[in-house]
Amino acid sequence: MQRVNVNGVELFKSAFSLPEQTALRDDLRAIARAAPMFSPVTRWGKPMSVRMTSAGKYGWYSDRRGYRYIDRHPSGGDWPPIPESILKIWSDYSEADRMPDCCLINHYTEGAKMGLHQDCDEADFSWPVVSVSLGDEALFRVGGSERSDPTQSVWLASGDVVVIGGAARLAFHGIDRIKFGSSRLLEGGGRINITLRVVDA
Ligand code: MD3
Ligand code: FE
Repeated sequence: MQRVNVNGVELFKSAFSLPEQTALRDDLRAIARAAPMFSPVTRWGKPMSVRMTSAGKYGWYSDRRGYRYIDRHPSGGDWPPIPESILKIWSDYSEADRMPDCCLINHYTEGAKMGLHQDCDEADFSWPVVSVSLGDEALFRVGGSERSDPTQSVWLASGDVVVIGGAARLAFHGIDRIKFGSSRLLEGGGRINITLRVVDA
């Protein structure tokens, strides 16, 4: 495993073997069966190109009223629990002494991207965020705490872990594009990213 620092964000390349990635993929598939993926609508009324669902106490949601965490799937059902396999990743990488409230699952198909943004819908930015990438490679961009700060770009591959803490927690970041079809982990191609977050104070 190779460790790289990108503007204060810690990237662990190839943290997971192919069998481990396959098992995680299957755990995420089970979550998406219980809590189907949907396309959140931005506050400007435009559906995002990334499809999402969540597990845990809260799921991330957006519509014309804004970005927020909600305690039920938009269809009304409970969010499924975060699987043990994923809680173990948090324990192994976060160095935090509490468990996450949300496992957000982002699904990128051909052409999907995520514009430069800050993650600031959580109550306490002193908790880190831990992310795992699966499937197709993605061009990840990370800057500083001001939108105008210079950015660095790096490709995220299947099995990579990103840990965001300290000053980098409020860094602007986004996904410029994916290399569609670069991995065979997901049937039909595409990319899945999970982010583990503490939401409550
Ligand atoms: C850097 N997801 O869901 S994960 C998001 O690949 C999100 O789907 C991206 O940004 C994705 O909000 C990037 C890595 C990540 C997550 C949170 C961060 C990087 C971050 C917070 C601050 C700085
Ligand atoms: Fe983000």
